[in-house]
Amino acid sequence: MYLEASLRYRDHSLNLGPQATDPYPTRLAASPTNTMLPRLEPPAEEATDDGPLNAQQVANFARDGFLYEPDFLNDADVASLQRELRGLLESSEFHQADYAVTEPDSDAIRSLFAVHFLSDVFGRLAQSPALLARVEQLLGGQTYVHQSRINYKPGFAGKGFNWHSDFETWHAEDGMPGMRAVSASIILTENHTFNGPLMLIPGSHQQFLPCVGPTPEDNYKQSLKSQRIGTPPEAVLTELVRRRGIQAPTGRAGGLILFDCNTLHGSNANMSPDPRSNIFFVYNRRDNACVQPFAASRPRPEFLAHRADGSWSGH
Ligand code: 6CS
Ligand code: FE
Repeated sequence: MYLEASLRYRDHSLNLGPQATDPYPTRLAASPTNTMLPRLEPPAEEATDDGPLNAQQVANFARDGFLYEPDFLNDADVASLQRELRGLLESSEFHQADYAVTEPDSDAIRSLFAVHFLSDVFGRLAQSPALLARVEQLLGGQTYVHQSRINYKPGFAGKGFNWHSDFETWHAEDGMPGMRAVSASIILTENHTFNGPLMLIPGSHQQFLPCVGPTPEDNYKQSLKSQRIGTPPEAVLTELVRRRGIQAPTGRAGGLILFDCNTLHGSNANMSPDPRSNIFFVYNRRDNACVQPFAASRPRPEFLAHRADGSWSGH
């Protein structure tokens, strides 16, 4: 239903009625009357009960918008991933590429995208049965990798990420129709209180927060360094934090945080000598493949929004 409406909405040649308006309007010219809009795809609505997550875990994900498994990978697997992490970071091959994003005030690598293409080890991890079984259980259907990245957040130099919903950006700038995507963040270096762990607002995935400010041309060249457009109003953030607070899962390398595409999250700068490096795979349901951007003049590069057919011409 929704995809058909969104396709009709994008094809302005059709005589579209009012029913084809975008249910997730954002990048508005002025503050909206309704600061919280209903979510059309209830979280884990189509979750199945034949996957690795038990009923309580699925219920917790639906309630909170995220789920933390502290011991998802064993020490041997972690050591292998950490070797690959160092290899990628030390390889000068990528440093001038558009998919390698530096910190706003230094040449330190902030994020490396498309890592499931750059590394066979991370490519196999993205397709691991353990990860796929979890996300496809939660989403209730087959998926493809919409985006992958390593956020390195080096000691002292790693800056933070402002509060945001990933779906708000992926809808506005990549054309993701509905909230049918889940991010899997695997902790590659210990996440502790002082090195900028991922922070999430429980329950914030339940409504869509329209953001004010039109999307600038090539916004990603700025937003991936420090996001300003597509961040919710502080009054709304305050209300959601007042309801259910903030949580920041911390723990050893090998932990897994699954979070819904619309769960508000962010992180502080790294104030410690210890890197906070996490790898993220974004799994989008195949029947939710991106169409045209809903609030941008043209789609972003493929390293930010891969095609459902698993190809990538960028490397
Ligand atoms: O724009 C994006 O796709 C990226 N930006 C953020 C802050 N999180 C999701 C994603 O990596
Ligand atoms: Fe994000």
